[in-house]
Amino acid sequence: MTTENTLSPLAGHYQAQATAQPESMDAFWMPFSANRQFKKNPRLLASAAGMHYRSVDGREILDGTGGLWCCNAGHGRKRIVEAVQQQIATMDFAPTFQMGHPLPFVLAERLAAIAPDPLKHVFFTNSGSESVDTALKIAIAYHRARGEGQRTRLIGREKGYHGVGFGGISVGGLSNNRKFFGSLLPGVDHLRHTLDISRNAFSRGLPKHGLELVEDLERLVLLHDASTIAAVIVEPISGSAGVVLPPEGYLKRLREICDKHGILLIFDEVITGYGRIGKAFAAQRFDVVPDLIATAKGLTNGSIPMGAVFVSEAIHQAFMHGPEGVIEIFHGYTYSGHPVACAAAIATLDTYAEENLFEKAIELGPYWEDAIHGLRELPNVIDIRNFGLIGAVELAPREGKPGARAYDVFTKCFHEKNLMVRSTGDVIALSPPLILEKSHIDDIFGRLGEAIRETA
Ligand code: PXG
Repeated sequence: MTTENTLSPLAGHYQAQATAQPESMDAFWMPFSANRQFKKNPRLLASAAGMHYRSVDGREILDGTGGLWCCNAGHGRKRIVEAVQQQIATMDFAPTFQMGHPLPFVLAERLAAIAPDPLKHVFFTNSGSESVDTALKIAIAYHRARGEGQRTRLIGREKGYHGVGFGGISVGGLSNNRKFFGSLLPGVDHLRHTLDISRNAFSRGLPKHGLELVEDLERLVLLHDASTIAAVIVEPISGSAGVVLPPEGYLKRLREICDKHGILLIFDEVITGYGRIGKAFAAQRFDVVPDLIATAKGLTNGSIPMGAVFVSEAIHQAFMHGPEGVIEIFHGYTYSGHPVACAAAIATLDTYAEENLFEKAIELGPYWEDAIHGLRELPNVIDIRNFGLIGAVELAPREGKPGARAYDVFTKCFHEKNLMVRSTGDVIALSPPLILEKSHIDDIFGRLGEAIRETA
């Protein structure tokens, strides 16, 4: 079923609203944005198809970011559109608390089939932030369920981004996301981050230096004692902090130390999940299996909000005790397993499989790497980092104005080069849809190179 031939005048009215400059921009308090600056010179997108957005002023904009690390299969994919249309018309909502409907069961089996063993159980959420907080809560409750209720401490990492819930900002390591919001969760500590430009600048792929930083976990164990630590959470590759890669061997060693001390390992794969680095999950690409994986974004190709937490057999089993009539975990969201989101996710997985998109980052990785490192000699470029179909170009900050240079490159790309990139601090980050071709890679770095050259 498509709505194209059934569109009523009312639908036309809604569509017109969605593609025109709004009359007033006052009421919407935009997230993570400089609201007053944006509203003076807005960047508004009206439609999207394949590798491109179209702006409200009618320009075709090449998407170097997959929306916001979301649209791994590109935009406007027919299967997903039709699955959503069909499902919303068939059943818009049904609860999953002591009730159910078929789709979350179907989707969870599909997800279990692509997840690494033994992560074969799935808890649904609506966002990356909720997936992170869910994983942290499951970790603490797991230890309690098996009689180690004193294991409550959570270990994150500097520069980590784990969304914006109180759990996520507590284990997160970006000071702007933490400092305005009070005392956060107690009992949290952090590993040092692994960004070391002085030793690793312009590494191709994983950096060679910095493996020793993983031993921070042994130090925290000495300080707090393993018996108090529930879990360690890291992004296999940090995105929001400006793309920070794990030194070679880091994640394997992290797994070993966690095992030695009975600490759970959580991978936050909200950006690395669903093919970004050449396998379904970073866990598979790096051959390191955590106990829990938090995901969102690419799960539905960004189309409908949804997250999923993958849980190991052992953790799941620890909850499946006691009388059968007892609720095993007092946690969940009204929209956990929402029918429309499930339909979108199932169609997304079909699209990924049909087009072998999880392999694209391996296939195109070397071309991507050569292309991004071609920017090395441009003015103010102090580092370039890449892995899979992720890239980052770090610029020297302007004196006294951190972030200003990359922001100027970002706005120049959008307004003058018809290219969407992402700036964070003085880093330009890239995460294109996995459907891209070599010609798009040439375009992305051709246009970005011009913008960097033209930005003093
Ligand atoms: N974990 C990770 C690793 C993320 O990257 C979240 C959790 C939170 O997801 P939600 O769906 O609650 O936003 C994210 C989100 C950027 C950028 O510029 C990245 C995210 C969000 C906004 C900007 O890289 N990732």
